[in-house]
Formats: sequence, C-alpha cells, structure tokens
Amino acid sequence: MPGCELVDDMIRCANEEDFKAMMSDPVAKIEKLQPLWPDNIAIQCFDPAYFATLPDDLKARLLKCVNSGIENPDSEMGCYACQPSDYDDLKPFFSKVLARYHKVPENARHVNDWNLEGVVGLPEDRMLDLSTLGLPALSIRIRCGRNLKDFPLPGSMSRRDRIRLEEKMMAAFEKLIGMPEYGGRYYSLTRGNPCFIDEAAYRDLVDAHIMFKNMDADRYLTAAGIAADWPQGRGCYVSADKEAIIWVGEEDHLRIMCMQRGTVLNEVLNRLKSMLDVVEGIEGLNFAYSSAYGVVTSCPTNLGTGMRASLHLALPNLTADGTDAKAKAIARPLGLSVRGVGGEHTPIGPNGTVDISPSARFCITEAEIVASLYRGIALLMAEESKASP
Ligand code: DAR
Repeated sequence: MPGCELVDDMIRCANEEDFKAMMSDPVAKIEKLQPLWPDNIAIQCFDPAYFATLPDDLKARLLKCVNSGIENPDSEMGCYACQPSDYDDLKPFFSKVLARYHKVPENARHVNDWNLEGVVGLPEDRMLDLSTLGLPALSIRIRCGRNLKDFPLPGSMSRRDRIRLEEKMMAAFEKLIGMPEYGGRYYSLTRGNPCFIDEAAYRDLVDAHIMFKNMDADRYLTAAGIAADWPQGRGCYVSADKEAIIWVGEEDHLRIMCMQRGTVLNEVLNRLKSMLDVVEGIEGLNFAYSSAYGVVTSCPTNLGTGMRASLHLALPNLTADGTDAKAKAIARPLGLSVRGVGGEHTPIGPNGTVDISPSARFCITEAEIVASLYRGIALLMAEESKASP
C-alpha cells in the first residue's frame, strides 16, 4: 500500500492532470517512494542528480532497469540489468546497489574460481561429504545463470529475440544429446516448435522441480519485462538421468544446473563445471562477462558467479511453528538463506523440509560458495539439535 504521504500528495494535487504528471514523471515517482520504502535498494540508490547528467539513451536504460522496483516498492533489490553492458555503462548506480546488497566496497571487483584447493578450513581430503555431518543422502542442486553477450538481457528482449535464442540453444543442445553423460532432450513451450509440449506435460515437469514456474505469475519479472511474451522462447533441456538441466529464457538466458540425491557436494560441483565447459565451448555461444563484475546476470543479486548452491534439509524443530521464520533468523547470521522446497516464495515442505543456500553470489568464488554451504549446514544442524523439544 502506498504510504500516507503519497496518498496525501494524491489528494493535494490541484487536479487529475497534476497527479498524472507526478505519476508520469518516474523521477518524481522515485523521489516520492524514497522516504516510504527504505528496504528497496534500487529506489534508495537512485540519485536524481546522477540521472540528470545522463544522455537520453542511458536515462531510458536506467529507468528500464529500476521499473520493477518502482512498480513493486516492496522489492528487496528493485532492479534488473536489461543489457549485458548495463553494469558497466551505469556503474555509478549499480556500484551503489551492489555495495548495499552484497555488503562490499563500491569499487569491489569479482574473481571467479571453481578450485577448492584455494579454500581454507576444509576437511584434509577437501571432500565436502554431508555424511560426515551425520546427514543422509539429500537433494543437492547447484545452478549458474549465464547470458549470451550477443542478445539483450531478458528484460529487453523482443519476441523475435526470444525465439532466436531458443533456436540457437536447440542447435547447441545437439552437442549434449550426443554425449553419454549429458544425453537427453529439449522441451519447448513455444507453440509450433518441433519440441513443443502441452500444458499437462509442462505441469508434470514443474511438479518434478525440473521446469521453471509460470513467469507471468511473478510481478517483479513482469514489471522488469523479463516475463514478456510468455511462454514464447522458453523451455528446458533435460539429461536422460534428469540430473543435468538447462532452463532457456527464464530470468537469465540460461540457468545451467546439476541436481543429485547424495551427500558429496564436490560431485555436483564438478559435474556442473564440466557441463558448463562443454556448453561454453560450443561454437557461437559467448557468455556475457564484465571485467569488474564477473558473470553478467539479470538480477544484481546473482552477479559475479550466477551461482546458487542449495540442498533440501529437514528442520522439524526449527520449523515446529509451521513457518520458516526461526530457521531464517538462525540461518541469516550463518550466511545462509532459506526458501520453500518449490523455490522462491514457496511454502515449507513435509517434515519441515526447506531449501538452504548461501546468500553470497558476488565477490566470492564458486568454490567458496560450495564450501560455505557445507560449513553452514554443519552449524545449522547444531542449532536444529539445540531446538529439539
Ligand atoms: N523479488 C525481486 C528479486 C529478488 C531476487 N530474486 C531473484 N532475482 N529471483 C526483488 O527485487 O526483491
């Protein structure tokens, strides 16, 4: 709900035209929102004085980036990059956003590294085996967002761009189909595509946690333009063993992920890295990188690594009240975020099962993310035991 101040302004406007003028002037709208929504990072980092110095094309690009946070003032981040070079071309804005969200200096530079050799405080053999924490086989998933540098990011893609991206990726998937370790098939949501699947088959893949949910239902992605043309140009590649998956056309051009029910995090990390190397080595596929910020992603929360390493963990004691509030309060200081088992904005699963992942994505290496998941789970399990009735 808008704050009382904004409502007062609406009433005070001399007439409809004044109110429309305020609403049609996005900078005026942002300035109205700034005192009302302190947790909306994009709104808080938007500087009208900086905006005024920009040429018209960069003004339009910056307003496009922050539109989601204007239309959804309850946003936590409130912005998405819409061109691969937005982070570099609009650095005075995005450096503030990144510093505030990731709690890093404004001049921070990201380094990518998948090698656990460089990570301190691990077991002697560097095996991140959850069974050593007394845990059984769990559902482990590690995913990386990637975007092709020769397309606009999803927020600014045309319908034609989305179809072209899907066609380009279907040709690339032929390489994976021919490999025993990744062989599988592509499922398309684009009517008329030779791999098109109907609504029932789509629902089955969503229920199996393989395909992504209906993007039209996400008001943040809709306001950002990322959900536009749904479901055209969207689909997912799935390996025969259903443990290697590539989403096409979700929040990033690609979400490349490996899933496994097991206890050794290294196995999932290594398989994902191998698949990424195969995909990135395919002729014509060039991922968008920034020299300062690493892997370019739509959302600044994912910038740098684009990696989310997660597992499903039963926390019946910490969720005994039926909510994830206590689990979140304990996980947050451990650098962990808690979600429902269906992903962002979904409820807790059976027996208090929740999705746990390190919050950090930026100015942390891929190896350190996976190591922090292992260390965080050990600490969280100790808290779960303490909460035992
Ligand atoms: N809800 C949006 C995005 C938060 C981060 N989650 C992503 N990128 N899926 C917000 O700005 O709060």
